[in-house]
Amino acid sequence: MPRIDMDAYEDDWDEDDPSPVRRSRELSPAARAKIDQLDSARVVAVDRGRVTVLYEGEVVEAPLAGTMRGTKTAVGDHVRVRAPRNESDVPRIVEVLDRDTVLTRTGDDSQDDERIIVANADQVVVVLAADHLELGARFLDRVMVAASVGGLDTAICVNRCDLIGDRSVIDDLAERYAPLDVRLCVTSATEGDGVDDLLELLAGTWSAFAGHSGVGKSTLFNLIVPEANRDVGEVGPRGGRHTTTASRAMHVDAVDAWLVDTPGVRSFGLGQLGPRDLARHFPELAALDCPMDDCIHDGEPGCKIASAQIHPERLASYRRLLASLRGG
Ligand SMILES: Nc1nc2c(ncn2[C@@H]2O[C@H](COP(=O)(O)OP(=O)(O)OP(=O)(O)O)[C@@H](O)[C@H]2O)c(=O)[nH]1
Ligand SMILES: [Mg+2]
Ligand SMILES: [Zn+2]
Repeated sequence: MPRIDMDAYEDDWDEDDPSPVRRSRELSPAARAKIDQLDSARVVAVDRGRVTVLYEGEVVEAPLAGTMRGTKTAVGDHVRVRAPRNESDVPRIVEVLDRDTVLTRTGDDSQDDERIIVANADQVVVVLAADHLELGARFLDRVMVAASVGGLDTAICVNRCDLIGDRSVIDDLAERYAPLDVRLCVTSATEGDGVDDLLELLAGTWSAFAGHSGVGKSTLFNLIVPEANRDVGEVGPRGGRHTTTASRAMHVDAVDAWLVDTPGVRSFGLGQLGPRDLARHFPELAALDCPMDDCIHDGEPGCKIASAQIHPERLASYRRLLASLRGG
């Protein structure tokens, strides 16, 4: 259901009308038609409750109207806005439209505190540090599950490639994900390597970066959106310092794309998902024809897991996630 500011349309309600429509606070066709005529805008930044939208070609702040306060809106949301009433007024968000796709995470696998990373994006680009690839791949497998749940694609950007002498680790990773149609590019943000490949991967899309702190998301962002001027951080002995604190979408003029720089995350929880739902978001397992419809491929009689075309590391990932979602 779209989230709507009802108070803005109270004048459409007949106070004496006891109809169930009124009680369930659904919109009358007249009120609905009125909202449908309003301008639409797209949320490009959310920073501690301050919402910025792209409205009539300009990036402007747009507070949530009236009873919309408390509504969750995220970068990428399509919203309807009430136009400014005078020169000093600002557009106000009166409705957050239903999302086509949504990437969410929870604090950890046992929580269900869903946080929206991006709405209505075509793909999430998981940025991995070449010098910590195995750790990155575990994170990537989690994001791939969340992206599959939310209906968006996943792509990979292996950054910091100047820091490794032997590139075979990247080749191995590419081989692991190629059968899953996950596109991959290799960059060094500090050397400026691979930027064209990253641009090609973004071309014409709405994409969001995701990754641990310190992998170089904002450094890459500044390279491809020079006016962005995002702060970039130091990497300490225990990784990044969580330099970026709020998400921001900007247009990538070179390839007519939109890209969202996001804060680095420590953990990418999948608490919104039950253990029984996990296999369906591993394409290699979803393809299996096990005798039980909801087989979780964990020792059930007749399970076809042995015939699965799955990389051993991906299977290990599945088993780790399954155990974690079961509270193990
Ligand atoms: N050697 C090397 N250093 C890089 C590269 N990309 C980024 N860095 C450095 O890594 C540090 C962290 O970069 P950021 O761009 O702030 O990382 P981030 O992913 O945005 O981190 P958060 O905002 O904390 O999530 C900075 O000191 C960058 O200069 C790279 O390709 N090679
Ligand atoms: Mg950053
Ligand atoms: Zn099975």
